Amino acid sequence: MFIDEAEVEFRSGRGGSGAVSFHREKHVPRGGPNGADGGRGGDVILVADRGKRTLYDFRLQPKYAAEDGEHASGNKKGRNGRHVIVKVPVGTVVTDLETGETLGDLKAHGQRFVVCKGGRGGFGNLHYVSSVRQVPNFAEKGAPGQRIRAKLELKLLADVGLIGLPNAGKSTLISAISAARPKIADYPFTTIVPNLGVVRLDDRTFVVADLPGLIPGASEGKGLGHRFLKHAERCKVLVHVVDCLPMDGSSPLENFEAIEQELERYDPRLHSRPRLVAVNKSDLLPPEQFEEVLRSFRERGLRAFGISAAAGQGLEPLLYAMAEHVFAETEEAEEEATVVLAGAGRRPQAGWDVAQEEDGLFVVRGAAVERMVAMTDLENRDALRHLHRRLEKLGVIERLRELGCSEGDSVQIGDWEFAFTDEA
Ligand SMILES: Nc1nc2c(ncn2[C@@H]2O[C@H](COP(=O)(O)OP(=O)(O)OP(=O)(O)O)[C@@H](O)[C@H]2O)c(=O)[nH]1
Ligand SMILES: [Mg+2]
Repeated sequence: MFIDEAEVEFRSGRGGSGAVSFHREKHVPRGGPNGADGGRGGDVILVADRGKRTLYDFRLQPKYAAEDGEHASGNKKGRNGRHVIVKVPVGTVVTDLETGETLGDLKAHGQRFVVCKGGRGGFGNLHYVSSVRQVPNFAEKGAPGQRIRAKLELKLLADVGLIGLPNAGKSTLISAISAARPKIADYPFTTIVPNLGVVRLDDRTFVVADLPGLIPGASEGKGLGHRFLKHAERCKVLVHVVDCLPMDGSSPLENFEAIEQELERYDPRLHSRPRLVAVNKSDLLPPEQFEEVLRSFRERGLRAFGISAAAGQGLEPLLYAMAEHVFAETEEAEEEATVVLAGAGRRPQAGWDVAQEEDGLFVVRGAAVERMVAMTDLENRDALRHLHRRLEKLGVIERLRELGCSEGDSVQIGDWEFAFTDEA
């Protein structure tokens, strides 16, 4: 089944905790600290794979979680959590469901994208040795993993998109110019999912997408709606296929304009893409009458080609016109080539702020500060003292004081609530 949208949840692994440990040797009463670091959590990595054609699998399995890092044990470092590799079709766009931000766009086979980075392993006590603290008896907990709820959207990567009313002959055309063999029939909406075909012209190739038929009112959901038009968004040129002798006796030119209006309603940017018109089924009309239909398009300034997809006639000039657009060096094409990977390895925001809630509770908010707390062993006095010092350095303690927080007042950072105290 061809599925081009799915909602998924990705979770990277949490880092393992660092260890508190000391050298133990015979005859040495108390060795130095040697606690190792925890392993880092596994990442969730998306990889574009040309063997994948649809997002159907994500309907069956919408959750992916990477392994947590192992805790360190004594002076032995914790093992890193295994990454999770998730194969997606080429052309998959990843959007953060909460923020609407585009995180990644996987456009080429083999391209990788770290959608959730695993948490760093916590430092062992060895890390905390300093001139003033020679016997650190605390270690750091691992950093939490990330959780992202994402929308996956497949936007096919085709150079040319075939659009038009049902029955115009789009599927017949793609099967005449490529090896694609979609279903062809004399009733509307034969094609319900896009078909891709590779066209070979001289020594070059390009990809054509045969899209389901559009009808007036598609933007209000008539027919198959216009949802699948997203597969035309990445096309460099659209070929509007028109039936020169519609069975209902309607005018080819009026039909053309109605569908163009639908396109504009869907997305003006898509509508402004270069356009070619393929006036199809030339075999059905006497040559003079067909020429007249063709002329009616050309008089509008349109680049119209007369073809018979079924008889394989007039295809060559149309193919060369397609190639002209496909291989044209445009600024847009260059822009398209650069890949958006905003989400890779996102770090927690460094900013923070403090506010007093109505019930008197002081709340410190900020991803980096909350992470710091989450990585602290709150049961350990020395670890707490270390945290206090870091909060002091950041200016958090001073800000609390400014806001009137005094000895014994309740403060909350992340999941941690504590009584304020002025000294570490
Ligand atoms: N006489 C003639 N018939 C054609 C030609 N091209 C297509 N047809 C016929 O027109 C009908 C519709 O063709 P399709 O290729 O299925 O049309 P489509 O545009 O893909 O239609 P949908 O998938 O429903 O949107 C079929 O019966 C085809 O055999 C042509 O050049 N000449
Ligand atoms: Mg079709």
